[in-house]
Amino acid sequence: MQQDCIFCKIAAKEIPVQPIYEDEQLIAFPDINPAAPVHVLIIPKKHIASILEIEPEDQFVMGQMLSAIKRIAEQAGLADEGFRVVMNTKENGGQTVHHLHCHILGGRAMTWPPG
Ligand code: IU
Repeated sequence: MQQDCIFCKIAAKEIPVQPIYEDEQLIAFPDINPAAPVHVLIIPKKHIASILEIEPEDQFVMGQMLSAIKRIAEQAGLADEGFRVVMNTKENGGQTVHHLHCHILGGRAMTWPPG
């Protein structure tokens, strides 16, 4: 756990959220500032600052994250129409919380390219 990391505090239950999915390694919860009708964040409980800090021992949990995204999207009713998964990374990617997270966005048509 990294001091002053808000997502570490969510993972440690120091900040309460309504979990949409949880297992030993991952937790998913609604984004506080939704950008779509469905906007869920999924994070590893371990502090990994971004994609750039993924280590070889994190490969399993990153695979589990993709499987969890599939389940969350299906349970949220997004499988028919589709959805978008986003991992913003560092400044140019628009990352504001420096604890790796996937955005799962759905419930409306997304545009491309992103802003
Ligand atoms: P970003 O990819 O780092 O820009 O996304 C961070 C997201 O975390 C953003 O969509 C925020 O609304 C969201 N968030 C949150 O859900 N709860 C919080 O306490 C904080 C940020 I701080």
